[in-house]
Amino acid sequence: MRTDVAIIGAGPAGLLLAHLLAQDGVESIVIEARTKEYVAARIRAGILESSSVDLLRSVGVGAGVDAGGEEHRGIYLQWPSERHHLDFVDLVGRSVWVYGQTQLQADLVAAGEAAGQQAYYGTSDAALHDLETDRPYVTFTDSDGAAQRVDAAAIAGCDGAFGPSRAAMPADQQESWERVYPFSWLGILADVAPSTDELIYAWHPDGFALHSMRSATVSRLYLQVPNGTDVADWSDERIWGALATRLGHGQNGWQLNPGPITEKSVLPMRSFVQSPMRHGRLFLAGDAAHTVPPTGAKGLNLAIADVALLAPALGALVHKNDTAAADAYSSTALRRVWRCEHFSWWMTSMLHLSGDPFDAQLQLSQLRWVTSSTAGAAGLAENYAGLPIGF
Ligand code: RFL
Ligand code: PHB
Repeated sequence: MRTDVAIIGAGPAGLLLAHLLAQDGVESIVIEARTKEYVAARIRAGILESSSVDLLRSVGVGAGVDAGGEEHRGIYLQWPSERHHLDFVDLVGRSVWVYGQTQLQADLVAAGEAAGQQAYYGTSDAALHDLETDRPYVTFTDSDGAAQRVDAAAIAGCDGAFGPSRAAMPADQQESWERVYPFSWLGILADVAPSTDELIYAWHPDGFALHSMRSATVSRLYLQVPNGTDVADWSDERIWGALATRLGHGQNGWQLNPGPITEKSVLPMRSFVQSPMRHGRLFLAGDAAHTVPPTGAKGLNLAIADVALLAPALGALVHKNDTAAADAYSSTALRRVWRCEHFSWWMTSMLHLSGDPFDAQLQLSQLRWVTSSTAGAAGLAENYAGLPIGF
């Protein structure tokens, strides 16, 4: 097969890139290892920045967010006996949207199907070739076991942290940075109305907790747990008990309503950046190039921001052989990536129990400052609600 851009990975980065390219008259073929059903069922991020929502709307895939998303003005930050609301709209004039990655994924699949986007699901053995030429290609085995080859003008590596694209970058021309955290998140999805109107980020001596949501009837909550935690050790009762304590059930009349848990999983926390995000005709986007811990809700938004930059760069490369934007892609994208890396690390460091009592006092001091100083609150708000795409 021959196309303009071979896209490896049908997560939000890969599917949104295919959509943006198609709008610009650039053809692509998407190659995904998992089945369509598996990809559709994955439960991941839940918050969209306003610039992500603006972009989705401007390219015709915002109807789902408008119909099923919930606009939030800000978040609550709390520690024992104190809860403070940060109003991002008042502070920086921007809001965020609660809209599950699962829903966004479904919107992007539907848009691709309506547009006749070529996509292969359930593939194996994807491998990248001839990246240093202007005729790179991808080989893979399709779901029927047949060997396939896609020749393209460029390859977009949108295959997450463990895909073949990052691995295809030559180690001697790359730099990477990593931080592994000494804790994980135990996440649950529950069929119960959220006990809060906006997200609650809670510092607690037992560890961090987060009350998020997916809809008026589905709550998403997280607990800081030690690395290596086995979900089997956390009964539903133990989970709701820990959430009640850490989120402050009973304080100032606030109640946490428990309900049936429909999903439980443990997520390790990591920061990672690979640079540059390009080698020859291979361009990395989203988790293929970087990972953030989820505390700042940045992973999905960064993937969207990457492909918003990459699509016009590939369009100019493929249609006009104009390399300027493609050459600038990595350094432009990495500016925003490092801003989000810092913010995610900072939120993580401010809210998670490290076990060191000095750290705990610094965290509480930081929380008091962020919730009582307009300058402190505006800094958090500007980063959380998201800097403009292209920052
Ligand atoms: P994705 O969504 O991981 O998509 C990559 C796609 O590439 C496919 N793939 C391959 N395809 C072909 N051949 C191969 N050899 C392949 N290897 C992999 C994968 O199957 C997949 O479909 O990356 P993308 O598009 O860059 O999007 C990024 C976001 O998905 C990610 O940043 C966030 O979901 C991160 N994240 C979370 N972020 C938050 O802000 N809040 C969260 O609560 C949150 N929860 C999560 C998360 C990431 C998780 N992962 C990656 C382990 C929970 C999980 C479990
Ligand atoms: C989520 O709803 O899954 C979520 C929300 C905010 C975060 C992380 C995860 O910071």
